Amino acid sequence: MEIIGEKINTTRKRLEQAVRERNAAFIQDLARKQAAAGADYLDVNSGMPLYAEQEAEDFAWLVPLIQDAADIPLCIDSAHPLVIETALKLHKGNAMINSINGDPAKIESVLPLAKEYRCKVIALTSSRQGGIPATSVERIKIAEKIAEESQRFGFPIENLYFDPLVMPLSTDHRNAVVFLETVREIKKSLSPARTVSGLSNISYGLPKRKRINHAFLALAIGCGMDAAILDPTDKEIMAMLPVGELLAGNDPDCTGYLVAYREGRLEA
Ligand code: THG
Repeated sequence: MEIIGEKINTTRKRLEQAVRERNAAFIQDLARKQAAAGADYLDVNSGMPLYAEQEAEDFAWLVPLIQDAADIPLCIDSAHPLVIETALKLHKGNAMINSINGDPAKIESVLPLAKEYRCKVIALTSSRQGGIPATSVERIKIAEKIAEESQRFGFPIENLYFDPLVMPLSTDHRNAVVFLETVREIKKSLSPARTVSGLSNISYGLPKRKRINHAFLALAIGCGMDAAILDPTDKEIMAMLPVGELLAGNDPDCTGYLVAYREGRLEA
């Protein structure tokens, strides 16, 4: 499983403050810690949806700063194609873009950039008019449309990471089931496209959220999820990864699990 570190995100108050104050040391420390803990990508979000110019300035500062501290690619988390382009121009190596969705205008502005800069792209199974559909069938229809469009643009389908979008169990007790069905079906019918998700939405509004997030991660791995946006410095959740791969039948001779044990990665 590929790990996208979630901590450089201005929805977190302390991080928002660090970006506004241009506190380089704080952000570089978070970058180093997440990379050392096993992140493959670092999500970078400075979301100020009403001020794209400010967001572009933030990314022009953040991208070189973070890549100086951690030698891994970034996951550029922005709603604005101009912000994404600003970030990609400064990025070393092959970035991930977070995200497109079924909106044709989004697809047309972002996929050519992604192709030019050889990026991976997270594609949400939502649309501009309909938001997030209630059923897996509707979400898969959007994924199929995005896969067709990427073919039309000559964008490699194995570089698409579909995010079926987790909704809280507290609003509908079947939200995890719908999500897991969508992952399974995308892996089956749109292979070699990949799947990705954040974890924390699933437990929104319930107590002991981490218990739910951890079990959800194991179930998602069982359905073939390829990547997750999470906190890699959380040892408990990182310990769940080798267990999930083992239970999902992805770990011949239990080698990965035993190596994780010997390296102390199963300890909390
Ligand atoms: N899919 C995609 N992108 C995403 C998400 C997703 N980006 C945003 C989000 N979901 C994943 N990122 C985060 C970043 C930070 C936190 C959670 C998810 C986080 N949450 C603390 C909490 O929930 O308690 C906030 C407290 C804090 O640390 O300040 O940290 O699903 N494509």
